[in-house]
Amino acid sequence: MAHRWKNTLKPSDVTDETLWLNRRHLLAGMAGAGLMGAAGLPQAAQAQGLAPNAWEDITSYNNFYEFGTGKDDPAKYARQMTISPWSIRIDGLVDKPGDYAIEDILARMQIEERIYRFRCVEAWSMVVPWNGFELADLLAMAGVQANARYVAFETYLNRDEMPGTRYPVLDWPYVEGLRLDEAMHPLTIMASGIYGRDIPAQNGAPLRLVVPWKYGFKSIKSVVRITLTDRQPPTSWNKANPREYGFYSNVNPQVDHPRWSQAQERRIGGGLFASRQPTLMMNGYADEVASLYQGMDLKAQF
Ligand SMILES: Nc1nc2c(c(=O)[nH]1)N[C@H]1C(S)=C(S)[C@@H](COP(=O)(O)O)O[C@H]1N2
Ligand SMILES: [Mo]
Repeated sequence: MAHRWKNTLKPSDVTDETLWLNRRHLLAGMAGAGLMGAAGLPQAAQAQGLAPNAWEDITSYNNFYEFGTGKDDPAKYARQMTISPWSIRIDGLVDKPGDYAIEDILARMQIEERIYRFRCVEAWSMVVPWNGFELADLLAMAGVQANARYVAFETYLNRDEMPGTRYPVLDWPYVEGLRLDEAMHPLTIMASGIYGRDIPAQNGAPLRLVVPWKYGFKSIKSVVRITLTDRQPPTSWNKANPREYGFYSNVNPQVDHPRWSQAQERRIGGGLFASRQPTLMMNGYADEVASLYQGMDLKAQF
């Protein structure tokens, strides 16, 4: 099950100390309730000086285009989304296809904290303390068949609740995809919480994908369907602009976006005078995931 991966985050200079201290109390209170993994990731992260972004940053500066393209639109409008009842259809090349109620999924998965760097293709970044479980465990529950090679994801769509879907910015519903080995990697999680609280609507309630070595748009929100397939699935940003957004979209400081450099990033919450920081290969997770792309030309298959 979980804990196949150990946190190895490096120091960051951005923090919100009040929140961090409050959070330590919050997490201490939850430890007995089984919300914390046995690996003790928060303590490990503290020892290494990692500072997550403030709750305020993480929940007020968002991309969730179904609610509009402004960074503050999701925080304003996503509360309109009906997140209960919620079920996820898991289908395609699985032994046990069906509609899985979110409560049943969460009851069967081991929730742990993962403090991950998060890097948007727009060249801003955060550090987010997610609560979630490994996607591999959910896929194992459904039983992946031998001929499956890719995983396709789809976001909830309700045009009455989602004002941004009136505009053809993207072809709705939002869809994403991973190769099966990427989906099964222990770094790949489904997040149901942030800072030990339920994940807010604007961040993709009640369950969203998090793939920390890829640009943020791969981390699809408010997932309602997961399909195992033998073909590379279409993905929203690739469909909208294939020249600018590839299927893989691994964070890579050496492969620039056609319209801007990816060599550096702006850490949200760093303040007005914060300098940009260098972007790390695969967002700092290359030791864990580079082997997945051995022999690939990362400039051609971006
Ligand atoms: N359904 C859906 N998922 C989405 C998006 C979106 O517009 N719709 N935006 C993506 C982009 S571009 C980013 S950077 C992240 C932002 O996640 P956050 O708001 O939790 O930081 O969500 C990704 N997932
Ligand atoms: Mo993004």
